[in-house]
Amino acid sequence: MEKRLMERDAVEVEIDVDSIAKLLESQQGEKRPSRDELTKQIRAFALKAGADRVGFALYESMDEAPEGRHPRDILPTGKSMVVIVKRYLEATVDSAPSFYSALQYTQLNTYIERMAFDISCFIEDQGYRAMPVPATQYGMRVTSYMDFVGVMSQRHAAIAAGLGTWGLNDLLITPDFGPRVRIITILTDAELTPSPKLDRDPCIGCNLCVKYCPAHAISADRSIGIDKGKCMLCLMETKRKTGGEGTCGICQKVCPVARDSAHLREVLANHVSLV
Ligand code: B12
Ligand code: SF4
Ligand code: SF4
Repeated sequence: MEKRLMERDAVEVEIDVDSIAKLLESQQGEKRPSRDELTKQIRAFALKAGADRVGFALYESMDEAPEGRHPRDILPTGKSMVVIVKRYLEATVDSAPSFYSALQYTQLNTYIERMAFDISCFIEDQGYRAMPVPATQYGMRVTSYMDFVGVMSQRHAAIAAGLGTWGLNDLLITPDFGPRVRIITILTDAELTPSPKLDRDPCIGCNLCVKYCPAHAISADRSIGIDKGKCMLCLMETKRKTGGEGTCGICQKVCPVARDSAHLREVLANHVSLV
């Protein structure tokens, strides 16, 4: 079979260039919308698809990324990023660390990746290319698991797209949901209108995340960031205890920047431990 195919490939045939050109032309589609109009359409589609907040940023905003971790390394022809945040459910975060909060980690990753796929199809339907960046570790291209670097930083992308700032807990802190969000980015060759950067820092520097991190992985000194190895060990320990995916999430749970901090008011008033 293989031999026959090879023989056929070698046959000299005349290629119908005109038909191919016609077909390619027909694939160019209708007149494309303006940059602002397309940005508006993608936002509307994403919100309908389930996004809680949507932001846009240009590739250049990631120019300081380490080698191999730039959006260009994933979609070389791309120009813009569509960044989506999806919130965790308050009750589930408040139960962390638990089997249910671990389950939500898996559910949310599946959910945002499905959403990113749908949004990418929508962008393709408008005549452009699109490619989602994997939500989490299984997308890591690392030589050693302990490198802890994803294919591209979702948090840097979200900050560039005006969706929040770096919290002391090393997470994206959004004004509306605090760190209780997961992020997904879609890369596209469409030129989109970037969103303005957030002009204030929602992290109030209360140090609750430092105090309650069970691994003592978070430093009160912002310039230090977190000890990823310590955090990872804690995630593995939580996996063993809860029987779910390896998540801890206490730095999300104790942060008072949330849509509903009622539980925090209650615990603080009653001098009860947060975890
Ligand atoms: C690896 C990883 C981990 C590692 C390391 C965490 C970490 N802080 O980096 C471990 C396993 C410990 C971990 C734990 C958790 N994770 Co995690 N994790 C990731 C993953 C897959 C990659 C993160 C990464 O690349 N880090 C490396 C880089 C960015 O950090 P860095 O080494 O400090 O980088 C330096 C340089 O490399 C450089 N740099 C790197 N990229 C860029 C880009 C630009 C433009 C610039 C200027 C610089 C730059 O800047 C840094 C400072 O110099 C992301 C998904 C993703 N693809 O982004 C999720 C992600 C960060 N995790 C997430 C979450 C929620 C968690 C946990 C709560 C666990 C859980 N329940 O899910 C904990 C929280 C720990 C914490 N407080 O940070 C969410 C965060 C959501 C949010 N609100 O911010 C993400 C974004 C997943 C998602 N899709 O939503 N995680
Ligand atoms: S996930 Fe848990 S161990 Fe890791 S930094 Fe947050 S609180 Fe600490
Ligand atoms: S707990 Fe306090 S210090 Fe930590 S990230 Fe949230 S607001 Fe910032």
